[in-house]
Amino acid sequence: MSGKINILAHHCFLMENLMKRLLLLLAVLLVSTISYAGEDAPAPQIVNVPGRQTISLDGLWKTIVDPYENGYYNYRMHPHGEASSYFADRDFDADRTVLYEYNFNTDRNLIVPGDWNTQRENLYYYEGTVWYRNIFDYEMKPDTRTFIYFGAANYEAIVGLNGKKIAKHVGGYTPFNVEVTGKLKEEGNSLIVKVDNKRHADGVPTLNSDWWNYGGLTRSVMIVETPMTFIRDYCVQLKSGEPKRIEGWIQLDGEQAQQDVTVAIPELKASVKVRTDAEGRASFEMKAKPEYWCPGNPKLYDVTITSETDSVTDRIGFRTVETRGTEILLNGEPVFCKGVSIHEEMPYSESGRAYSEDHARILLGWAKEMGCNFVRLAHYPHNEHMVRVAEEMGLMVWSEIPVYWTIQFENPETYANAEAQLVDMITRDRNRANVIIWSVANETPHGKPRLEFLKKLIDKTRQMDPTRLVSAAMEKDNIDAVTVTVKDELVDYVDLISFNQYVGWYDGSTEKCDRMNWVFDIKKPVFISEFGGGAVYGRHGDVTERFTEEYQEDLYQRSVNMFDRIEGLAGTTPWILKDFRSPRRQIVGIQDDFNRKGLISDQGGKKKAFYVMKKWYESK
Ligand code: GCB
Repeated sequence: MSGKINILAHHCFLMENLMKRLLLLLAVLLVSTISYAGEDAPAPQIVNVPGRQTISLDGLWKTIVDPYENGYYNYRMHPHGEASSYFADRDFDADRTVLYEYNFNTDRNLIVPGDWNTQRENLYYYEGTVWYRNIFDYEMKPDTRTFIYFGAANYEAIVGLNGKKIAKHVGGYTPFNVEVTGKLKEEGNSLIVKVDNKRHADGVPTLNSDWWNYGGLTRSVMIVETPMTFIRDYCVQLKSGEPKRIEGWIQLDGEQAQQDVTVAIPELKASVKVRTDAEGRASFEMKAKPEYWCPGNPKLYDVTITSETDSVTDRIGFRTVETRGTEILLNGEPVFCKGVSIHEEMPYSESGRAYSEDHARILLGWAKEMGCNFVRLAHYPHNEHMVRVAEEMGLMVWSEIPVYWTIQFENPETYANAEAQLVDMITRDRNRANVIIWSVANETPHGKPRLEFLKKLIDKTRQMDPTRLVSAAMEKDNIDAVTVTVKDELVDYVDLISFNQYVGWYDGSTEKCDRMNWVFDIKKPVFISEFGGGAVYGRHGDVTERFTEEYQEDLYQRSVNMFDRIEGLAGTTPWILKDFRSPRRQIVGIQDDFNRKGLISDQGGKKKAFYVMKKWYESK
């Protein structure tokens, strides 16, 4: 009897415990939903921000370095309510009798745009949260919508305005804009951004990569002003298969969705008027005979789109790109892509994330000097200056998202994140004639989940933009000791057989290049998206000695000789234009946290191999 009572009592105890746990879970869930209620996704991306009415918010921002995320979570690791989080921006000095344990009004400034790692010595290796604050006045204008536009924030940004969290964005290399219409004051707006660059296993990129994870508001921040209904997005391009017609679409944003819209290219005396539908969308088509954009004649036209409420002008080029067998055709003519890979890092000794037009001009100027007509912007979307300046200089572009190495291919959230970055990249740059290749991945391990993941990204790319080539940087496979190919199943889904290979560096020594035979059984353009080896600028020695300029020079010479034997080779992008910072590169006195495979040093010194490439490209 007493045993039964005991069992009953035990059951009751278990039930009670379970109920308590459930209630606790419910409470935690409630608390976190409430505190996340303000963290909406940003507004849809506004394109051609350089062509709009903007007010810069660049300059010195006040900052708080917060490795434990004290300003976001309380001591139970529950998100603070609005009043106690740092978004409240309490004035520490206003009333010294009240306890606040943070104070934005100190001299802890950081420059925006810019990564934090290179701005303060003690942030050199820092990965975590930094709070940024900017106080600004704003002159109210009637019938105007306002957005805060971020060129990029690495990696996660939570934006707060005047005490309220208003948006969250994930992904360190794509732009986002947050609508603040009706939320600004004439004076003393407090804009706070919690930027967190902690790496995550389920992130894109993931925990491991061969480049430094520069944190911060790495690109410009600005207010964008638009009419109440404005032209948010558009696409203007040659009609596929009919290069004497220009087609595209316009997307309005706002209540007055149905409007007459004119697309005009004055220099071509071409224009067309269409009416947008209830969703603010219209397609158009018109006759025009543009000069085609190409590296030798990077012709751009002023294109003006005018609706009843808005008008925007862009510089747009027209060209076709396709493949035929093993060739890449630009405007119907075979083109050899004389390229180079580039990380978005400053030229010369400054080091850190590049962000300005000047940085772009120097980096791309070096590529031109080497004889390039093509650049691979690795391994993530670069800032808009890079793409626009390249377009103006006649450099074709390969643009990619950071689906790099071993990310979580089975995780639907990781997929959603990668797809969002892809969509943002295509949205920003689809009117750039020089972008000819969208790339969805770099050196990802074979397997079914990965194939499904990448196939979905490829489908998404083609659906958003059927006019460009789609690629991925794959890896080589050995058939025997001297015969190599690419066996990756992905080859069937992409337009190029593009792959990275390091024969003579990770794979044997330089003379191995002389023995290799490359065979491909499908007829697609072959593209070597990486090759190369390390050298310290000014370090000399025997051709067999690693990290000397002589070794690198010899490796490049033998590599290009080997490439001349590859049937169907349509382009190369050696790794890499300039030495770049990477925590994987640890030899003191040689690497010093830099990947030394640059053809140019981090200080701007051209290594011997630079001239091997230049000579080879000049011969092509
Ligand atoms: C690669 C990667 C690139 C690395 C490079 C290297 O294959 O795609 O991100 O930096 O090799 O230097 O090892």
